[in-house]
Amino acid sequence: MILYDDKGLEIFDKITYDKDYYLTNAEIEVLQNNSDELVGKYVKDGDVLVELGAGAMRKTKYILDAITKAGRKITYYAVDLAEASLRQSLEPLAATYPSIKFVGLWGTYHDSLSWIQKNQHNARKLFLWLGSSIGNLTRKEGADFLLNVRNTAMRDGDLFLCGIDKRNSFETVSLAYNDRSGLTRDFAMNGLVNINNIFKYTVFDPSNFMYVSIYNEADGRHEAYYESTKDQTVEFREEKVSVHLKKGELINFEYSYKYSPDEVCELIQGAKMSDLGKWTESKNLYSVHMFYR
Ligand code: AVI
Repeated sequence: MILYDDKGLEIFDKITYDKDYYLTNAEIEVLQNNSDELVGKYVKDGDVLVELGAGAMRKTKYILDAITKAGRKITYYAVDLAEASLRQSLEPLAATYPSIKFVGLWGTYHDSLSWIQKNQHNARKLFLWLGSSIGNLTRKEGADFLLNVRNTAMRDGDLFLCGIDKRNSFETVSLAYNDRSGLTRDFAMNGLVNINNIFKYTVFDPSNFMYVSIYNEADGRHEAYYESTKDQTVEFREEKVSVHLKKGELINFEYSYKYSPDEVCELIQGAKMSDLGKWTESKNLYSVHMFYR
């Protein structure tokens, strides 16, 4: 994915601390306030937790704290594509949380789910998919993804915890993706630099593009684009492909879907799962949902 090279991950990490990008702080508030209840109700000794796209595990900390407080003995699998950040995040945890066994699964979701299915078939599992990662898939892709996890790696009774952003006001969403510090713009523009790194020559001259953020309220999705600031030709030399762009032409590079309560219901139905309820934070901007098979 062009956005998440090392530099992109570094900028994205800064975005998650930014006040205008409310999603991460909202999710942290939910987990900070509700992890004791979540663990009390849904985590038993011997359970297996599987976090998809674990990253820096900043949010998971609250669940791990609650597990330790409740004295539960579990195994925690962190799935991530970035080996270095997986090692870096996992290494210090064993000493902090002695009742939890930590295992890193470095690889794609697909490979990790097959591995879990083979090696942890009989354990009761709780999957974690936080950070509104579902938002970067279309609604159909999101439901299909959950259905695939359900079919390949879950047994009846297994749980799925999912962080989902709400259809918030136009102003709130627009500011989140066009923050006052310009972090999201830098994150987006780094994607063009990364394309040049991948192709090992200049495909896109970033100075000929600008970042455009549009919240499409009707469809409940934020749309991120590169706008060509002049008539230009972009060349993929080795592929012998030239693309002519007109001034003002838009190239979409990201969608961030937001969910109404009805859309969450459709998601659960599409995934053939059931709903166990949700937790929300004080501003009612973001929810963490518990589904089960
Ligand atoms: C990772 N993902 C959920 C973020 C989002 O909100 O769509 C990525 C992001 N793009 C711009 N800001 C954050």
